[in-house]
Amino acid sequence: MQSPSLTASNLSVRPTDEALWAAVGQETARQEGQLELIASENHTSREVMAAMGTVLTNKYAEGYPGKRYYGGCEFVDVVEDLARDRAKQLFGAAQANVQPHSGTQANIAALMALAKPRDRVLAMSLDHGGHLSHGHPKNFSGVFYEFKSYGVEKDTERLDMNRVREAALEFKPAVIMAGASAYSRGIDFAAFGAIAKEVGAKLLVDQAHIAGLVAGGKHPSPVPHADVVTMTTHKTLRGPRGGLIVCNDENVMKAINSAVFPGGQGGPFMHVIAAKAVAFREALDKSFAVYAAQVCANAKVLAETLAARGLRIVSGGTDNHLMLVDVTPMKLTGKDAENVLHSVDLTCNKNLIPYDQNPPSKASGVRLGTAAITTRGLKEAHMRQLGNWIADVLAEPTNTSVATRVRGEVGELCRSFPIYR
Ligand code: DSN
Repeated sequence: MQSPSLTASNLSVRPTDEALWAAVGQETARQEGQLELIASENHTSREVMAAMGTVLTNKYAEGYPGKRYYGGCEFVDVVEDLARDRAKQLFGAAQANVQPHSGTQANIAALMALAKPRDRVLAMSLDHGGHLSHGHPKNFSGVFYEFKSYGVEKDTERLDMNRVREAALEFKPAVIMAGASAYSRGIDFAAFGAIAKEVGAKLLVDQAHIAGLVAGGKHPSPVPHADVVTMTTHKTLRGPRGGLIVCNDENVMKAINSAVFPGGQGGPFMHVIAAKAVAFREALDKSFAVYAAQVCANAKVLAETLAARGLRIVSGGTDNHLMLVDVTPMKLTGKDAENVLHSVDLTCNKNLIPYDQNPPSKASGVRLGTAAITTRGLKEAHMRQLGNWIADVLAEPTNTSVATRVRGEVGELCRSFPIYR
């Protein structure tokens, strides 16, 4: 047998595919030279990336550890067991499935396990911060289930759990989904759990955005309240691109396992599962709680700085890693703001704000997140700088000397805080 240290990731490779590696080089330079404010992105460790570049990518392993449909799975079984055990420990759950290729595929499996096609599902409206896989008519969820949505209140721009309860009592869903992709406030999973019990529904929590904050102790865990918890592993959790499902009930996990394979997927990506195992180990380290706390502290200061400069923060602030910034006080659309910020090497995405008057292709806001910039080492003082840069360019979007100055200062900060030292 080869030395265990001899893996594809540490064999030296002489690249032959010039066009491909040129693009990878350019993307590396882009990430190093820009501040990544997309709330769903992060920068993984080198070890996470190394795990994805191993010979595990060569292996078919349909099934689960100890029960595979292919021979030669004895070592990938070890990898998947490590990933599952660490996921359970990290989220305090009795059961885990680490095979979903993405958050949406985790949600497909969870809905298949909890409901029958055409059953009713109550979930947060996409326009108010939900997610495509929570009932968009063109997504599998909206195609195969009957969805109704709840949203935030017009005055507070927050969820009101009494209104969610009223919607659940009226709609009588088989499943209630909680979780969001553009909601900056804490989510009361205990209240969701109580409502689900009262109306006889299952509770499915999609904690994709906040998984790292839950792991790091900065957001209460949904695990004690939900029948099933899905998530992605690449956002605040800072692992490889992929999905994860945890729950406490063995029978529910049996249904999930068969909904993942053969229900919605074939062979698991063993190289990605290895990288998930690495990320879970990193998140179990006490340094990850420090990271999660800094992510939230940075978001708060960034939101306060932007508000002080005349931008409107939806709901008045943030409790997590992200904020929605209403850019209409600057007489801009979200699309304009995204483009202006991109021109000074600040990467973000336009986003609908609740009760938006603009269509999604324009939107009235941008969504900003601090997970990636915190990974590269930025702290509160940098957030004040960043907030002022954002306000400077949005206040004068056509002023080229402002843009040149800000782009130069952003570049300097990026060089002082390299991602991969
Ligand atoms: N696309 C992700 C996000 O940006 O929030 C959700 O899947």
